[in-house]
Amino acid sequence: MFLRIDHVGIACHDLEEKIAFYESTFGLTVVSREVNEEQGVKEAMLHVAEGEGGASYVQLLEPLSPETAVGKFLAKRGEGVHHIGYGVADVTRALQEIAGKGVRLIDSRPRHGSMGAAIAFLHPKDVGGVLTELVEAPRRSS
Ligand code: CMX
Ligand code: CO
Repeated sequence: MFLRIDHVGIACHDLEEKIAFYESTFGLTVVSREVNEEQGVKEAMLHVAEGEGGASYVQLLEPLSPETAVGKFLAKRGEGVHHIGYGVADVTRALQEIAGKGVRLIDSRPRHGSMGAAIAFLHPKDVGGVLTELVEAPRRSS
């Protein structure tokens, strides 16, 4: 079902500071910066590698307010790994298949994610404590 690890989402207090750290320490490059009001985040995607199934990234996340998903996570657990995003070919189909196995969905239909992707989250309580995101990258226009 999964094509690759699309990204690892990392919660932080100060996006610009963490971008500078990842650039200077690991030599990663920012390929996209967005504010996603629906998800309550200001975020950046840093390119890690190209694989057969597509690219993989680190997604740095700063909450837009303390009441958001990432804001609550930071208050409870502090900075660190927040979620894993897996690449899928068809997020709607993957959601149906996963729901059929009894895993609770946070999103029953796809939402807008970084760089034009369609995304949906699965509940961490049904995935062994791991917040899990499905990511369908947009089709490349030719
Ligand atoms: N990973 C693992 N467990 C998590 C978690 C995370 N990132 N965030 C919350 N939880 C756990 C909490 O620890 C808590 O467990 P306990 O009851 O054992 O303490 C439980 O889930 C409920 O947490 P909460 O603080 O009460 O928060 P909510 O239930 O309000 O929200 C969740 C939790 C997962 C439903 C919410 O964070 C969510 O909807 N997330 C999906 C959207 C999102 O994270 N968007 C930001 C990223 C956007 C992007 O990637 O593009
Ligand atoms: Co993500």
